[in-house]
Amino acid sequence: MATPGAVEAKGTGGGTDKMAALKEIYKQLKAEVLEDHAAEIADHESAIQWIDRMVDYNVLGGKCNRLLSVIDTYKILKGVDVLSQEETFLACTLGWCIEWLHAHFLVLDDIMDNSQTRRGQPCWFSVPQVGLIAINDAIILRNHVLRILRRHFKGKPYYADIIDLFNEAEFKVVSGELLDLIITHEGRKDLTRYNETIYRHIAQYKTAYYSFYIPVACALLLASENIDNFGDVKNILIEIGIYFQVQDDYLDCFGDPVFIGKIGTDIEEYKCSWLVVQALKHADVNQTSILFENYGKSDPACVAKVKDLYKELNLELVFHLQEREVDLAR
Ligand code: DMA
Ligand code: MG
Ligand code: MG
Ligand code: MG
Repeated sequence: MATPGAVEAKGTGGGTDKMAALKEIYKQLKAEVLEDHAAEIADHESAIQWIDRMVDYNVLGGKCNRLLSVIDTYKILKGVDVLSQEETFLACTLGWCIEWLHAHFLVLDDIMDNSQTRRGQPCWFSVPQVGLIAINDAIILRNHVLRILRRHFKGKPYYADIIDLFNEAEFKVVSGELLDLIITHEGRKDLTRYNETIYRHIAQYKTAYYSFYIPVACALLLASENIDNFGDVKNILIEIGIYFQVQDDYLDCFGDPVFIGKIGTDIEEYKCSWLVVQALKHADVNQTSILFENYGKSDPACVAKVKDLYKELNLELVFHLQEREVDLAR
């Protein structure tokens, strides 16, 4: 299975022609939201330029997994290799809405995680002159999703369901991000609270639901299906999403920043990462005390000790065995 983030820094997956076509739809959607802004603040050309640059900076440059998933799922549901122009446009538009929502989450996540780079460039909040304006920018990105949906889907029988789906996705992610963040609180730092059950909760809420279920649910709605009839599909996608987060955590520590486009901060930030949960599970008393002493500290010497311990515990092998297990179970 391909590792997540593997092409994050290198741009989108899929064929060049396909991506060029998707990019054309992106340009149209961006032009339309910029028109909406211009209708309100046309006199402020610099603000429109800011939004233009901010959207390109944050929505583009990823793998576009979520977007591609909407299109591929819709094709499978319809049983065709090629969608009509209208179907392609609607599927791509929903796909881009998920990419936009993803950008909204990433801008905020990078601030909260003290991250430095994303997709091979500085995180948006650390770009000179941006700083905490990034918070408002993230809210703007979320608003764009609603405007795109209104412009292209209002009047469709499934419009309300789509809005509901995006609202539900946001609710799930903010709940997951909250768990992810407060478990690291100073004063509550206690590794004994980290275990596989909590890990799965966090991963399911912050990542799996919006990254894996929402794209497929969008395709189901496009195909006029009732998504309530697809509970098993949802459960499987959530499992895949949790596994995706396991990969993300693994790469945070062992991935090459040039390749994954970001520098990991999970050890420094005391995250309930898959690696620390596994380390706690496999460590002896001495190793456990090394973890307790060094985890969650920004001192590079402490980070190095944690990484050395992960290597000593052979977590790379544990990861690859689990990866194989998931592959075989598919
Ligand atoms: C990602 O968790 C969750 C959201 C909602 C973006 P993370 O902080 O591990 O992601 P990343 O490693 O990409 O910063
Ligand atoms: Mg993060
Ligand atoms: Mg995070
Ligand atoms: Mg991560």
